[in-house]
Amino acid sequence: MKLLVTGGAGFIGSNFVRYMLEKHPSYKIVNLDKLTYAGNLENLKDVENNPQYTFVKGDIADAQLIAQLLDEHEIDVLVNFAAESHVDRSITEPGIFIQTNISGTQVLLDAARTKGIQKYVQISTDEVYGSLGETGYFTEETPLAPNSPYSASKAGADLLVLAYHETYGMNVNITRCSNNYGPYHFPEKLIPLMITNALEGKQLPVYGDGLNVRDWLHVQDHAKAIDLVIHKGESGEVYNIGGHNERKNIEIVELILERLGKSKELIKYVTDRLGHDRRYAIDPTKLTEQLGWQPDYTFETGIAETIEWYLANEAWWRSIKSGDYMNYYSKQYGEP
Ligand code: NAD
Ligand code: TDX
Repeated sequence: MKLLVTGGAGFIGSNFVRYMLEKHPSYKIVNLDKLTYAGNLENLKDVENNPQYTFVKGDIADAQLIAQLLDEHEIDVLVNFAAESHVDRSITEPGIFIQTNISGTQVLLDAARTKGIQKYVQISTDEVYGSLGETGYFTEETPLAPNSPYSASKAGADLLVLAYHETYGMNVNITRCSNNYGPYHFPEKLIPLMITNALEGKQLPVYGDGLNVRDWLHVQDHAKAIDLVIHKGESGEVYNIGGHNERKNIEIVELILERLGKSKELIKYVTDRLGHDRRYAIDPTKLTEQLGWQPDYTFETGIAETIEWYLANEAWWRSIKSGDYMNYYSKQYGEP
């Protein structure tokens, strides 16, 4: 099989590329990535010389380039991870989210349709369903009700994918996963931000009352689910991905501090995120029953391994946390 993976230099994409090269050594993988602030070739340093792997720098919204790649590499399946992915950045700068997440997806869909590739897989998110109250779960039938510019852009992309299936009969799947964590996670997101700030002895900024709930899944288990969807997903179907691991943000922050032997005094409650979704929780029954997926990680083993990874890869995160990141950080949190 020949795969075009877009956004493969980011957090989940790079873990997915590594997973697929190991799991399916005969597959060829082309990784197209624009290398925005979130894209980092260091994430795939260990596979860069693998003859089955090719990296191409470029934009998913570049129709000519996409058409050329599909032809040149005789692509069978396109898996689209490329996106602007950070909710806080979408609140301050929504424009690029519309451009990449919606227009970019449409360009990919059009190229996939014109070239008649076998399958298109859109990597989406549980955030398209909006926010839950204290109880209940997101199923694939939950109506879309996105609340942030980020989630609205992802929902828009999902609707385009489904429209291309209905209109042109394209073989598509959409996956909607809960919050991922694991190695190579960019330190603007909760878990890597808290680990690295604690290691630097900086304050840990917790939004609002810290009681918002996220449903955490190890990135490797996400990759495993996408692999199943590529091979076994039914045309036109959406699959939710999640491992029933709901945690309040403050519990995560306290757990990280405890594991690192750092004081809770580093916690700083800060102004809440605008439009902050209260709770996400995924019902993965369709994926477990129809495709036979089960996660390998428990949160306890996954978070312990992740903390170890950040301890062992200080050079990786320290180089990200310098330069442009410092401007972002002081704008977002009002301190250096
Ligand atoms: P990320 O921000 O770490 O990586 C995004 C990648 O896309 C980067 O390498 C970036 O350079 C690339 N990119 C951005 N714009 C591009 C463009 N126009 N053309 C080509 N490449 C471009 O994001 P992530 O956390 O790895 O998320 C990957 C995908 O998974 C996204 O679509 C996101 O919506 C989805 N998702 C993320 C999570 C999560 O918890 N992180 C959960 C569910 C779904
Ligand atoms: O400094 C912080 N303080 C804080 O309290 C940050 C960065 C976050 N938070 C809170 C906000 C959320 O309730 O932690 C929770 C998780 O925040 P993020 O890591 O920004 O993730 P979230 O907004 O839940 O979105 C993530 O999961 C779904 C990904 O970034 C999305 O790409 C994915 O679609």
